[in-house]
Amino acid sequence: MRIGISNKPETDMTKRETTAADGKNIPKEIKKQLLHYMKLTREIEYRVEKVLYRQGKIVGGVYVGRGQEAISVGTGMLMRENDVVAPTHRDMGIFLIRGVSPRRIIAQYMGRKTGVTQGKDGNMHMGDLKHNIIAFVSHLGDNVPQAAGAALAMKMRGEDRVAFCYSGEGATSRGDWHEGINFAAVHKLPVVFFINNNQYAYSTPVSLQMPVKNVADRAPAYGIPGDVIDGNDVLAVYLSAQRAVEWARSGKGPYMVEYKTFRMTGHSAHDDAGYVPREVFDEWKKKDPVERLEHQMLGAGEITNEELAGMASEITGIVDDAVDWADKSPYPDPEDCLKDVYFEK
Ligand SMILES: Cc1ncc(C[n+]2csc(CCOP(=O)(O)OP(=O)(O)O)c2C)c(N)n1
Repeated sequence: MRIGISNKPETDMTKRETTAADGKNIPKEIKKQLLHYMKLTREIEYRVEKVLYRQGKIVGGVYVGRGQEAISVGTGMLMRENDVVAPTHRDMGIFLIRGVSPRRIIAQYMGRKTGVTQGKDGNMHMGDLKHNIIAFVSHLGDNVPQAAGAALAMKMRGEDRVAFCYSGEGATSRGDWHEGINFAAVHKLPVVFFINNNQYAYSTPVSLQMPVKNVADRAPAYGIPGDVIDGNDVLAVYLSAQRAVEWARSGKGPYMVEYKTFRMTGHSAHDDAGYVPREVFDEWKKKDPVERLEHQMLGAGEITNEELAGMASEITGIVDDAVDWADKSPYPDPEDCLKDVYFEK
């Protein structure tokens, strides 16, 4: 006997294609900001992964989002100041957009007292509640119920706020991920779930991670919309995030968007990604999100080569200053190691 599944959704859950052509209407100033944040992200991560790590100046691991900068930047630009965000270890753009300074970020990686966690943790496991950023919990999937919880509080208080939640496709195999999404969907909470599907979870390819083609294919099973978008096209990312955030902000409940992308490096700085065929990197290199936006803007006369050169040198200056400042910063005092770890009245 076949058991029928009612797939008559209450909401419109059609998969949408957003193309660069749709991006034409995005104002030039927004595109410049998108480019700025993607380039700043890339430069900070380059310095951390390829320079400071190799100089032995980094305390702990280094996880970067090279090649997938468009996702945190394109979605993060939609955040309002009072929105809450639960990023992952590949979402540097979120920190920059939220206003965490490159100085504090580099100091974080270098384990200094002036870093975001004041030297208590290294790398991207950082949060700053002054900026409404929930620190990433190492256990994959855990930030999903956290974001759902934040969204529940917002709804109960009648606040006009949205929670932004990020995960990789690997995290979607965890029970916590499903529980968090189900809870948010049942209670129609104001939360957007942005998934970076970068094809590998450490060395596990997506084909061994899930039996369905898209993470977002699962969204209708929770009764929420799910879109699949080119994550290397920042304009498509921006427009899709706009749709998702408007949906959540207007009280319709959660929205999921899956961004197809690729991690153009190893899982972390110690990993040479030898398990990824060379041709795959070559293929994705052609879709580089930063170069893509530069070409689009140059082609549309929205930016000049001189402006691009100016932006590049400004960014180099920002990161030089951040590295210099962090390098001169002190290490934490041992007696402060338990300070701010537990809640104190
Ligand atoms: C519950 C759990 N299992 C395993 C790990 C070890 N681990 C850290 S990152 C990672 C891969 C993550 O893949 P994905 O969620 O796709 O994110 P990506 O790193 O590709 O952005 C693994 C297996 C972990 N942190 N938590």
